[in-house]
Amino acid sequence: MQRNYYQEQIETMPPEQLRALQSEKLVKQVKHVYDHVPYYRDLMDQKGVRPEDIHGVEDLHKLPFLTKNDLRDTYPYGMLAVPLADCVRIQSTSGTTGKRVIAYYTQHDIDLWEDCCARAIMAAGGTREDVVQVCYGYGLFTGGPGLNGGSHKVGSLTLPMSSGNTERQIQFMMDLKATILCCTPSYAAYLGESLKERGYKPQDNALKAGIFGAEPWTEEMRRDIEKSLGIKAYDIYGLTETSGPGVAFECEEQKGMHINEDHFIAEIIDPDTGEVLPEGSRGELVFTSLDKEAFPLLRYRTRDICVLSRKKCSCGRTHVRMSKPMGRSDDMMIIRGVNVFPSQIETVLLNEGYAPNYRIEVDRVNNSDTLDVYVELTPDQFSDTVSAITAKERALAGAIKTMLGINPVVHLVPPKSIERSEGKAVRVVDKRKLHD
Ligand code: DLL
Repeated sequence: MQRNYYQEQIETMPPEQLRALQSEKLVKQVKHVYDHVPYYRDLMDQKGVRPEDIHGVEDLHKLPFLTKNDLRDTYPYGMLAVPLADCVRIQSTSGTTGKRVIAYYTQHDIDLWEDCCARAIMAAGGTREDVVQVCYGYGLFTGGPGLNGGSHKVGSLTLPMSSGNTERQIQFMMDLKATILCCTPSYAAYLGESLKERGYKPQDNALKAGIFGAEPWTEEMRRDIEKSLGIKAYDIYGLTETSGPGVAFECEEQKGMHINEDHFIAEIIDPDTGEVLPEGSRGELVFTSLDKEAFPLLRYRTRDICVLSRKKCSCGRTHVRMSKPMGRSDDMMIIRGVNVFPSQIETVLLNEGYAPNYRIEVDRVNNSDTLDVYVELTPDQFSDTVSAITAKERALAGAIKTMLGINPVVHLVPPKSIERSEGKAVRVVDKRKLHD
């Protein structure tokens, strides 16, 4: 089998050697942070831990955690670990709630970030022969700049499309024969739908692979996108706080995403107690960046819930794999006492033959939680009689009840009545939060 590594020696490094490398980098990084970030120095002092106490990965648990609140409290420059003059770029989160998080980069930081994205592109089969269409947003969002830089490193022809303008995306995709598509999975689904509407079949485009991430998506959604675009769809994960996309990526095995462990140490903790959990446990993902100069976060709590696996991967990569995050711990809704992730509802919808265009509304009426699921019909499904549609609503509500244990009200709505997203899809409206 052809092996698609960007940095083979590192990506396939024996696990003991990888751990020794992490330990060596961690000792240096802790000292760098302690010496240059007063905020984190205070946290370490309060916990009674000093850089000399950290001899390697086995001592990581002694360090304090960082959370998004710490980053908000230190906005904008409180986490900077190098002189501002050494920084060449900032990126930022979308900041829908509270203050934005600003991440800063030296040229070295950007270089390593782009290496990570290049690893992801090559793992998806990318080469210098490819035409990579990047329709993640450019600008403050990390998606566009990250994949753009990775594509350059691979030597592919890069189409810096940014998000939106679907007409132009399709024109460039077809005219320039794009072979790899990079965007959010919800936008990939929309592009598939738009191509079909214009009379294109999956085999009419030159695409072979897609690199999709930035939001949770299910295996069912993957199959749907693969079918509509005629491609193999790969997952990619990352967050602004740790640089952006490329912290982890899928290989051809597609059994979890390899975390770039030469740059990041991953831990899984119990989100309630902070206790480090053994391999294979489900919990909150925590990252320590080992090489970042400007914005080196130690033990940063992502709020993403997943499982790590050290099982050997047949792709030859040795780096630990993370499962698809089901969503952030703060995406989880508690409805009538039951924990519900939007991705569970998505799984049911796609399994029942609906398109991935839906909206979930949660509210509280007379002190009781309500769950309404709006699901768009395709034009074919919409031609049914009213009684047939009512029967389908009941059947779908039953399937969701089986999955979640609570009864939703399902509304099947006309084609195109649910807004499409060009970036991260907003699927949930929790009106309870609006009343609070
Ligand atoms: O979304 C970075 C990114 C860009 C990743 C392009 C992949 C592709 P943020 O805007 O800071 O950064 O959002 C980070 O998005 O903590 C997860 O909750 C979620 N997320 C990112 N990738 C995935 C994925 C970018 N593959 C937050 N699956 C993270 C599920 C994801 N959730």
